[in-house]
Amino acid sequence: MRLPFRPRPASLKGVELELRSLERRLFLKQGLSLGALTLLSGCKVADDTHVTRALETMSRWNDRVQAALFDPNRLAPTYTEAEITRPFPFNAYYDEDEVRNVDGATYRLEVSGLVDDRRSWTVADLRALPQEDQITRHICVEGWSAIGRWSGVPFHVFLDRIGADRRARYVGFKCADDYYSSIDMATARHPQTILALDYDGAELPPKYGYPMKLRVPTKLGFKNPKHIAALFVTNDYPGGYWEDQGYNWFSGS
Ligand SMILES: Nc1nc2c(c(=O)[nH]1)N[C@H]1C(S)=C(S)[C@@H](COP(=O)(O)O)O[C@H]1N2
Ligand SMILES: [Mo]
Repeated sequence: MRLPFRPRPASLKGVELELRSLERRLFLKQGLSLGALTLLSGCKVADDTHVTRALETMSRWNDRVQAALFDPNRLAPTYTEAEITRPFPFNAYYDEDEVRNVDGATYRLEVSGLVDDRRSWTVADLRALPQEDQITRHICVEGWSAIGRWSGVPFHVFLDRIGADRRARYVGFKCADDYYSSIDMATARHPQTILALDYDGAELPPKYGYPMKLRVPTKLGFKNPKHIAALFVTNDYPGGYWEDQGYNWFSGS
């Protein structure tokens, strides 16, 4: 696990205790140490349901450690205009010729869950909110990273407008292409998390998620849903397209 943020001592203690108790439980139940589990994760034995379940437990534990270490005020690095990667890569679970063409004129962002105001939003409504511009690095688990420039509504501003419950655990997203994902509330409220409407000074093109994507520079690329059609605030774990196939849910970058 890479730790991009300096751990806060107060939470580190809790993390150590949690690690020890998890290790003890795994050892008693499966006769496995965490070290053995880590080795097993790379090989076929991982198909065995017990090991798979143990690894899932470890991934969920990893979520909790990452959440504990996440510093809501620590900013992801930003870059200069000259450092932007051109052309910026396209990626999705399908090829570029299958990119969804969302109609901006009829588009409505649906809002539901633990919020005061469930009315839906047009692109113009979103553009009328304060906008923020940033140049940050996008890191994909497939092994590439690229620097890009996105602008849009700071997500904490949007969450306050809809009266989202700050104590809720998750914000979930459903996309126009059936992709879905979810993030923790602390990351949702992070100052650099934005509902991006523009890429490099112009309207987001379809391939980058028209009419709106979530840009989260503190998380891996797959936690940046494009073409968001609906979002909801909830305490029930919403999972995600890649998350439900075994990718670690928190996935900080
Ligand atoms: N709706 C939707 N969002 C998505 C994906 C997708 O397939 N569909 N792929 C994710 C992954 S794995 C990556 S790396 C980024 C790619 O974004 P880009 O095309 O702007 O580079 O989008 C993320 N968001
Ligand atoms: Mo990705």
